[in-house]
Parts: sequence; C-alpha cells; structure tokens
Amino acid sequence: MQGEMIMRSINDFVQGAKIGAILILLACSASAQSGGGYIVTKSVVAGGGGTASGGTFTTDGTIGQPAAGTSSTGGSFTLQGGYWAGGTSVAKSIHSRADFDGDGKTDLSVFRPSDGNWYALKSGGGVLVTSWGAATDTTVPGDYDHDGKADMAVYRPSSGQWFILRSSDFTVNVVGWGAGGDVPTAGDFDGDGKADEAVYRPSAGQWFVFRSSDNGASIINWGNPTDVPVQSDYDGDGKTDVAVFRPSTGQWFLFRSTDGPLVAGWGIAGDKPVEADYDGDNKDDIAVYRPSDGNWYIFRSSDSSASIINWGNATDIPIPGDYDGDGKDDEAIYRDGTWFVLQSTAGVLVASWGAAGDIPIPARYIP
Ligand SMILES: [Ca+2]
Ligand SMILES: [Ca+2]
Ligand SMILES: [Ca+2]
Ligand SMILES: [Ca+2]
Repeated sequence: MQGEMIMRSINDFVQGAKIGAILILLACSASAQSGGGYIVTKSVVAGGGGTASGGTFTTDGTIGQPAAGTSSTGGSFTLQGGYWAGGTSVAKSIHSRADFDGDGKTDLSVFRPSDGNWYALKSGGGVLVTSWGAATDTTVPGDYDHDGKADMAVYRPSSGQWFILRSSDFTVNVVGWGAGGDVPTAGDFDGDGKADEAVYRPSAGQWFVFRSSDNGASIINWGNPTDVPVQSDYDGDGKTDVAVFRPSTGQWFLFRSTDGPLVAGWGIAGDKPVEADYDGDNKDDIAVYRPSDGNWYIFRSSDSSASIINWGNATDIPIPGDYDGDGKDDEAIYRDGTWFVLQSTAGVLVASWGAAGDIPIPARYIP
C-alpha cells in the first residue's frame, strides 16, 4: 500500500510538471496540443477561437463573450475557455409603484370607492378610467402578468377573492386566496416578476403566499396579531420579503429572502411605515412617516445613514413612489386630491388628481 501511495504522489508531481510545461508552451503559441493525462488551460484577452486536440477527440473553445467560461471535458484531457472574473452586470430592475403605462414612473392614480372607478393620469400621456371593484373592496395593485405595468386589482374581504384585470391582455383572473380578517399583502415573493396573491393572518401571525411560479403555497409564521405587514424587497434580490412593523415598539422584523432575518428599531408609536427605495440601490429602505412632525425618517440601505426630510402634515397620506423615474422613490403626500411630490431628480411636483375620499394607489404599496 505504501508503495502505491508513493507512486501516486510521484505521478501527481509528473502531472504537475507537465501542466507547467504546457502553460509555457501556450504562452508562446496557441497552437493545438495533444497528449494524455493533462489539463490545457487557456486565457486570451481578445479574439475568439482556439482549438486544442489530442487523443480521441477535438474540442473547440470560443473565448468570445457568448461562450466565455465553457468547459469541454472528455477522454484524456480538458479544454477550458475562460474570461477573467468580475464584470458581473447588475441590471437595475424597474419596478415603480402604480406604473400603469410601464414607463418606469409612478402615475398619479386613485380608486374612488363611491363609483368603483380607477382614475390614472399616465405619466407617458393619456388618462385611464376603468370601473373595477366595489366600495368595500381593498385595492391590491401590482404587476401580476409581468408586462411591466401595474394591473388594477381588488381583494374582496367578504369572500377572500382576488379580482385581477391583467394589463397585458385585459383578461380577468379571479383567485380565492384569503379568509375573514386576513390582510392582503401582494408582492413578488418568488421573484418570477409576477406579483403573487398573499395574505397576512394577524390572529395567527401567519403569511399565506400563492406563488405564481408553480402555483404552490408558502405558509410562513412571521409576526403577531398587532403587527402591520410591511412586505417589500429589503435585500434587493428581486423577491419580496415577508416583514412586519410593530407599532407599539417601532420595531421592524424582516425575514429577508437572501440575507436572512433582521430586527431593527426604527420609529415610535404613531409612525406610519413608508418603506421604499429612496436611495436607488434596488433595496427597499426601512422608513417611517411621522404625522406629528411631518418628517420622513429614512434608513438608507446603501450606506446605513439616516435621512430626515420634512414633507407633509398630520392629516396627509404618504404616497412614496418613483414619480420622475430615476430609480429612486420620492417622498410624496396626498392631500384631498392634491399631490405634493418631492421628486429626487425632477424637483417638486404639485398636481391635482382625484378628490377627497379617493384612495391614492401608490399608498396601497405600503400599509
Ligand atoms: Ca411571483
Ligand atoms: Ca428579497
Ligand atoms: Ca435602498
Ligand atoms: Ca425619483
């Protein structure tokens, strides 16, 4: 046995020497190599196309972008084509709230319980008026069909039904998902780009998510009866995270889909959660609006610093959203039909859209 082990280690050494020799050869020339038990590793900066052959087969490696990192294995050797590490592209996903025309900007939009109409002033031009829902329904806007546009949708507490009007083909989807006392908490929990029907059951502290990706159910214990659901994507992985805000203590309990649980103290009793991505790093930020002083207290995810912005008064409805489409959510409030938006790039916007008693749709993305 000992002899075999020594032989193996000698073979390993010989193999290592061969690899070294081959690498030197390759440094001089990219011509074809042949031989038995060794590995050919090639790295080139530009120009696709390299061939190495030997023994019983030939492999072609294209070192251009499309085939970078491929590896062909077989017989007595391996050819690896590669590009240097890094250069990972991170695409900024556009997921603006209440964006009915899909241009990446939040649209001024309201639901009027008295007539069951949705009224949207599309930022790209035009007006959308659609009858969808009853006075006692709860609006649950979201992109359920993944066409980049918000769909009009309502949850009917009496029956636990969701009525969704898909913007892509104007077909109707009716889903039974919820029971009496449940709070609808739509979001893209499975990260397939489609909003999922979901409810929080305060009595049990349970979340019920109907996943769009596989029509399966997720049941998650997270929260207590007095908590307020604040589902959002706090870790920026494209999946909505189960989360609750505890008004009595100002604590946030996040169950982040990638980064795991986080408990944070941010706010006091009486504050309203206004989680949104104010710093534009694709992660929603823990934030509260304090009616008593009209301040927005934002905990920026990008640098863990605090922003305090005075914007609103005690009776205003906070309606954060990305109204100028720069990728950062903007502080905004709705006051009896007037919108006051502190746009992060385009400056202050004051506009009339809706009436007292209307429900501003951007408000439906926060509790
Ligand atoms: Ca989904
Ligand atoms: Ca997430
Ligand atoms: Ca952020
Ligand atoms: Ca903005």
